[in-house]
Amino acid sequence: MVRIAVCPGSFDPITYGHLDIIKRGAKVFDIVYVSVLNNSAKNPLFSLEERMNLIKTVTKDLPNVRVDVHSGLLVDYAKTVKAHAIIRGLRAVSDFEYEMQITSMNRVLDEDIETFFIMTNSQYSFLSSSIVKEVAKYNGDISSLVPPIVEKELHKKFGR
Ligand code: COD
Repeated sequence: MVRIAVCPGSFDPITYGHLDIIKRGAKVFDIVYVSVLNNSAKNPLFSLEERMNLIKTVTKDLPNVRVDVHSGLLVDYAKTVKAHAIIRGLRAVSDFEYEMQITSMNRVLDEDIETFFIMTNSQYSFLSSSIVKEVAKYNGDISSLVPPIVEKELHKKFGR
């Protein structure tokens, strides 16, 4: 059996924290689909297409990682790629309530899909796309937080 997982997120933009989860997931599953989806609670800086292209660039050396976008429900996307699992990252206790809510909702929508949590590497436990955007906006140093191509695109977005 081929073990297929979806690693979903807003990825606005992808950070080293996301990349760490993707790489570790790719060691456990045969194929990992990184899927860029809309989180209706967030107002994205990058378009779905821009986010997908950045992820494609920074994961190009991971042979079992595929990158995609989807504008509907996560469980519907998972069915189309025949995934049995969802990979999510956990940074802190504060992530738990939200993750429990979406995991339970996804299970109501599709009882066959299982969610797996990968705990963050402690060096990225504070890291989020929002924090990166905030620092980039005021021209702070984000080189240790995101890959160079993402750093460049963020500076462009903020007019530099
Ligand atoms: N270390 C480890 N993990 C991290 C880090 C870090 N520093 N930063 C982020 N992560 C993890 C997050 O915990 C998450 O698991 C993943 O990386 C992606 O994070 P984000 O913030 O980019 O993505 P989210 O949380 O906004 O993604 C939410 C979805 C887009 C997946 C969700 O809204 C969704 O499924 N939308 C589609 C519609 C749907 O199906 N909704 C029903 C579910 S209720």
